[in-house]
Amino acid sequence: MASQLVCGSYHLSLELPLVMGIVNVTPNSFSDGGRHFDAARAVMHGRQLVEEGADMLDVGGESSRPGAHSVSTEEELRRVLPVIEALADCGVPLSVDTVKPEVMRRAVAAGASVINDISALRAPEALVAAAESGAAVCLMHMQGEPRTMQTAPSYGDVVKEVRAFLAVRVAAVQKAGIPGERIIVDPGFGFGKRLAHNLALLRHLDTFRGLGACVLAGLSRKSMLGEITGRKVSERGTASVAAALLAAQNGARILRVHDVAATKDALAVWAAMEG
Ligand code: PT1
Repeated sequence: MASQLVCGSYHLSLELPLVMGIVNVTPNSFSDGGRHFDAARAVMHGRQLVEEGADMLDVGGESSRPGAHSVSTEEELRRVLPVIEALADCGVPLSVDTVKPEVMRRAVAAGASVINDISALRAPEALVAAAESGAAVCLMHMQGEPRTMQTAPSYGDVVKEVRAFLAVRVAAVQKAGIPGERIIVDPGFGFGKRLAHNLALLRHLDTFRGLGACVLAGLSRKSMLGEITGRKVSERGTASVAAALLAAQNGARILRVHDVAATKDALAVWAAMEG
């Protein structure tokens, strides 16, 4: 694994785990303020997460929760571009959470320096778009697609299969000209996986460090934590912090979370113990 992550003009040390704060830009059905209101709310939220200590922000305009439907390129651009433009000066690198090459290109032009793709740049043109952009990339494993991925997840050896998939994608990305210090890998917790699969991946997270890229873990508020604790999404904060800490202990160097302040505190305790 590289000792730093290079994204845009930022060189982030990977000695301690980094916290990536989640900024969702999806329409709020409970307000009638419209697009500008939704964008302004997302920008305020992003600035709040930077104040809480986020090392980077992940801006996404298309939900990938189980059962979610995809949105058009035009709609996704309308959602994320104003937010990325407004947050470009926020002091930390911006990631764009998208599977669409056009959104990747436009987001990087607007100020994003990480492309976070839950389909690991498998869309036609995505590899070229990412390589030409100069951004860092996050390659995530997913079985199926969000709308149907939790219908019948199935593996022989989940850890081996996810590792083999990521190794192939890392090789493809390197062949396209993206160096190891710009590559992040992610086993994709909750993406076409049952609880036992997710727990095996968490337990063996350190095996992904051998891929020549840094490891990202996204466990925040996910249904696996609901299955373990019996709690609904709004009550999964404590379980999320515990899961993030375990991921860090097992080798994750980027933690994708909603609750930045709490996660930073937990990591500070761990870092103090490590000395
Ligand atoms: C993730 C991730 C992501 N997760 C990366 N990007 C989401 N790199 C969006 C559930 O089981 O882990 N890594 N972008 C959110 N997706 C989900 C998936 C949300 C599953 C919830 C669940 O509840």
